[in-house]
Amino acid sequence: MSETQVRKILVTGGAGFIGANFIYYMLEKHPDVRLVNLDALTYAGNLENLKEIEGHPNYRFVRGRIQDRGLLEKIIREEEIEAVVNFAAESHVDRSIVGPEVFVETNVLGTLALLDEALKAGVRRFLQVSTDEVYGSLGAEGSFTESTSLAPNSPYSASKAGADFLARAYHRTHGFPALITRSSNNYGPYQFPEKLIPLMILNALQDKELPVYGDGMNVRDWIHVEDHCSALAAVLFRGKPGEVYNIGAGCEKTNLEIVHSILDILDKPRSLIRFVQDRPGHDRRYAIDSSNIRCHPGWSPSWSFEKGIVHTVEWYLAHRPWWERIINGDYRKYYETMYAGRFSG
Ligand code: NAD
Ligand code: TDX
Repeated sequence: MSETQVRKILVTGGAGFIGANFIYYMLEKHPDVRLVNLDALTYAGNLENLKEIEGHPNYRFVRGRIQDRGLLEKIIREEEIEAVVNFAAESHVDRSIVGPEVFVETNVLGTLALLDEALKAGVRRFLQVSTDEVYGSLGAEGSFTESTSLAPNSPYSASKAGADFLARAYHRTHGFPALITRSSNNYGPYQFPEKLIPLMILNALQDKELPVYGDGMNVRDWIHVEDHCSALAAVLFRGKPGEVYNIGAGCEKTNLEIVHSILDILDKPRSLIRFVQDRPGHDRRYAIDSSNIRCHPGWSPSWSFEKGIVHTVEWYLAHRPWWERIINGDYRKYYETMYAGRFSG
């Protein structure tokens, strides 16, 4: 199958969880690419995540926001950027409920600025990294396909859907080579501990209560971050502009199943579980039909959940200084504010 020859790639949000994993993946599997990482270093961005490639000849970091059009223009021109992979986003649903503005600023207006500057410069590939949450919530049966209507339920997913629509519109209006991926829930190394899996691992390690929202029976479809990265590379090099690709590993679990497996791996008691006040507008179930990407451009996941979750728990055990710096910083205040009401509610 023919590959699009893009070698000079602007990665945005590369100091976050998936972006950092993608940079490692690309430098290892595609040694001929040059990556420029533009990241604002918000609370979720962490240069520690990229320590292992400091000074790498094919990698450059630039601190800045994707809304900064002057900076985008300069980077794209200076580096002769051929492709953009847009990870930069506000990514946490609970934060979007209490402070939605920044989600629109970054996820919608930031993506618009990137699309505009990439269009002006004649960039040959633009990969918008989106999420299955734009489809809304499922009942007990069925799964999201690429033709499922968008029905976002949180300010976060509404802002991601806005970005998806802009990418689609730039393809339709300008013939701009935008591609959209919609992945299910990721887990793995470097995930910020506001998200379910790392939060539960770290609380369990500290013998703190594990706050499970509602009845714990909400279902998410889990994919190891490395499998998401290999899917993104497949779409970047071999996907068809204007297309949407769902990415999923066919691994549905209730939140309670996830929490039980973490407690079992760590040999901690289930009595640590505490059912707390539910998330407003909490989507009940996500499930991804990824047959499109599996057929063309051709991709399949390598990680089983059983192997991936053990590996992830081991990663957090082996990287105590990484997460201690986080939980002893601003995160402490975030956790107290976000969870105080839930535990008492
Ligand atoms: P993350 O919150 O860990 O990282 C986001 C990164 O973007 C951070 O490094 C942050 O500093 C940077 N950033 C934020 N605002 C910026 C701005 N204005 N300009 C430049 N950089 C900025 O997020 P993640 O979990 O790695 O998710 C990455 C992308 O993948 C997001 O677009 C998210 O919507 C999407 N996604 C995530 C998941 C998941 O399960 N985590 C699943 C599907 C899709
Ligand atoms: O403390 C918690 N307790 C709990 O029960 C947290 C943080 C979460 N949950 C539940 C809510 C969800 O049903 O766990 C599930 C997963 O929650 P999150 O980790 O916050 O993920 P989710 O809301 O599903 O969104 C994630 O997947 C899609 C990412 O945060 C998004 O960026 C991505 O687009």
